[in-house]
Amino acid sequence: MHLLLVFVLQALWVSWCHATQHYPASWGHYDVCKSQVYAEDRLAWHYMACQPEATDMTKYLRVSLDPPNITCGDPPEMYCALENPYMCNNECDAETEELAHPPELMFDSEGRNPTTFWQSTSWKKYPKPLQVNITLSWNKTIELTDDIVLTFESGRPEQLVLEKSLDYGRTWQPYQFYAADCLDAFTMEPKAVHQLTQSSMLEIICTEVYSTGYVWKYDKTVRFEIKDRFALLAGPRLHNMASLYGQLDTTKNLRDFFTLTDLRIRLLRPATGATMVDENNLSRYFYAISDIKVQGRCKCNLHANSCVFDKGKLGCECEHNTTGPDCARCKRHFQGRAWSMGSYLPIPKGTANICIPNNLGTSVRPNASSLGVANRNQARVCDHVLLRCQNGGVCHHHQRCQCPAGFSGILCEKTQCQGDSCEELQSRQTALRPPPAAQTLPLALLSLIPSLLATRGLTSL
Ligand SMILES: [Ca+2]
Repeated sequence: MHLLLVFVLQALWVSWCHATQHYPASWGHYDVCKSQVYAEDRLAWHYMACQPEATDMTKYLRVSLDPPNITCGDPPEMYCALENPYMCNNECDAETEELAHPPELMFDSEGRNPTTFWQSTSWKKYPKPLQVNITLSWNKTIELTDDIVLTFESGRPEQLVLEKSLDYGRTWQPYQFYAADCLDAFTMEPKAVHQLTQSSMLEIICTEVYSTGYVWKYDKTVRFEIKDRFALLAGPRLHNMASLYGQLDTTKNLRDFFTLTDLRIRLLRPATGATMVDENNLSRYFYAISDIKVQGRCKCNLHANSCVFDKGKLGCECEHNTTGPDCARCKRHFQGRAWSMGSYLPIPKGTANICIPNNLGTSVRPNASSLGVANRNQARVCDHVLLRCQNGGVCHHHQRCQCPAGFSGILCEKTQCQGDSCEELQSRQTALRPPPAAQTLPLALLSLIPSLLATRGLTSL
């Protein structure tokens, strides 16, 4: 029986204090969705932007190959070494465990000797191209947080395209082209990632850096460089994540660039190690991949700090009254205003942009309190169990939140600004989020944090 497997994308050891001690303040911590604060001697919820911790996403994918029968060993085949056509003692046999090279060996944990790898059939139909599509599907939107790394065990391909899908494999876009000769293979000028600038960081390039011939023994990896692109905004060693997060917040293209539901590795031409293919010994040419690394996190729109793998499917554990696999909509009865993703800003705690109850429109009429008495069935605006009043607001007769100084709004979700800071706040609000009325900016809350009691709504194994 397939047991419920829950993985907690929240690193418990990174407590708030620990994090502030060891990371630059600008890194930002989005590891809790809410915490309790004391305001005027009362406990209240303070909501924050939150996201799951980055993790090894290869544990949660489904892999498929096209053509499906491209894995070696059926029938058994002998292979020669690419660098030595007379060294032909590698046998692939799908029926024998020690000699089989199924796709799952691309994702097992390496570190053993010898390595384990998936291997294709050889290029026995040359000159017909030997092409394989390897598709990795998560059935969930995820965000990349580190480089994608492919490790090849028999020379890196001379031509390959990495593609991604944002719609579960219906449409595909290239991420990067790789070739020993970019002009020849894709009629693209070769470019390396370090040639990119802030303004060109989302450019799709063809690189020759990972396709060199005979040095394969020493360099087996092919990379899609996420961190180098992050560094264009966050600086070398990613010391200014605030800058990156700020850009992610305001630029949809940038967010989407690192977001995907599927990856496709299109192997177009294997390593040949020479200019000419040796037609008398085609057993030298094949693909073999020992490892694929994909680090990322579930995309939860900054409304969840954990993600669950249940019955083979990933899903965010949504907070802030949101729901759906990506927390991309408000829960039923919490559609009092339009859904909005959380915001990384202000650094480091961000803004939760919680969904609020439907009935607030009627509850805030001037005579609402008397209606509350007259009509006992009227829905509640707030209570002491759910503590819906934000920013230290206190619930009165289930009908209104009494807000502390500096806050207003039905749930005390609005920051009242004064003097110079008011203008600054308003201009930021306008610049960052088009419908400013629907946003919250609990800047002043940072002053309440000394009495912060972090609570972590986590599900454990
Ligand atoms: Ca392996």
